[in-house]
Amino acid sequence: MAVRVRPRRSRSSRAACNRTATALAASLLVALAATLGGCAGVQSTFSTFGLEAESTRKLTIGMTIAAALIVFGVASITVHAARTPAGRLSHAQGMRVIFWLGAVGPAALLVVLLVLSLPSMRPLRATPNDLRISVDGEQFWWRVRYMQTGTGPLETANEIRIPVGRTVSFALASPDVIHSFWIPGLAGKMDMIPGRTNELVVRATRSGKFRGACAEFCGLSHARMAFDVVAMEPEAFDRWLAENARPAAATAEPGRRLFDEYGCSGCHVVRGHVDGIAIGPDLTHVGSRRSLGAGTLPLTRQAISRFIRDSSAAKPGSRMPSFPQMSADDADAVADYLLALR
Ligand code: HEC
Ligand SMILES: [Cu+2]
Repeated sequence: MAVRVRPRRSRSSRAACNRTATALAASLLVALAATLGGCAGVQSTFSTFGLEAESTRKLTIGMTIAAALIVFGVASITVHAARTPAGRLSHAQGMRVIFWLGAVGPAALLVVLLVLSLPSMRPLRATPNDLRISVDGEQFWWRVRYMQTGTGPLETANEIRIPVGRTVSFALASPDVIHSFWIPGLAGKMDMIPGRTNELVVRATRSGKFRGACAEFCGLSHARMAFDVVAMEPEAFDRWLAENARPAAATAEPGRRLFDEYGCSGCHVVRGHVDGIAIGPDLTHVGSRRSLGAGTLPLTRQAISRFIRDSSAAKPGSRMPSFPQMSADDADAVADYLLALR
């Protein structure tokens, strides 16, 4: 009896084994599809638009191929050893394999990889003529200042524009906690540390619209601290910078009056309209930005209106107070005013 039962059981267990392997392969494929799907688009280390990110990407691909070859080699040797009948391999043979493939091989390979990666460790150097942009990470938004000779710095927020082909030097700092400045397609991460200024030098290689984010946990709304990045042809950039320097033009009443009445200028500046205090983001040209609340919401009338009345729902822990006492009509009017600030 036992003899009859045995093969049946082993056949069914082999089938179960096959099923498990198929399920494993399928879930691996799903996981790959899910993760590799993130490798294209506006916020990816694989769709690069900067010198540093490009060399990092090449290095990553090279290292991954090298690592895959090593895994394959080790697995083949293991299978070979397991399949060889007992007694066929001598001790001396084993020791030779360990010497060449366990010591000499890896050492040589590491030296090759090190030499290959040395060029990408050399940072770009800034010269005094480069464009300088100072960026402060704040809880939970970005204060951006374009340094200009002659006039003072030009302040904006939550959007960074850079010219293609020109070297840009970012001065990165923080007034509150440690943030990390990361534009995956452009360059590596750089911490923003209270009490010191870190320099990150970059050069964009193609124009386009991209995205950056805070890469260091900095509080409740850390995950809602992103920003838009626009790489522009140099002439278009210069035009944009000049446009941005002018004070706010359009006014949409009664929003402008309500903006004053509700005390928004206690924390916001609209150059040419209200000499506010720059505790929060500069709103002079907020209507021309690509998103609202540091990449959190679309820039629409409805989103602005809701953000003003209930900012703690959109961004928990944010320093922007909610205005629940504001009527929906008033909030819509303020939103219209802000959208007209282009
Ligand atoms: C106590 C200071 C304070 C007051 C008062 C205040 N804000 Fe803000 N505001 C902030 C801060 C800080 C942020 C940044 C929030 C964030 O994204 O974390 C912000 C963000 C915003 C944004 C998004 C800006 C962007 O770049 O996306 C808008 C729009 C805005 N505030 C409008 C208003 C309006 C309208 C009022 C008046 C009804 C107002 N704020 C009053 C501090 C304030
Ligand atoms: Cu942050």
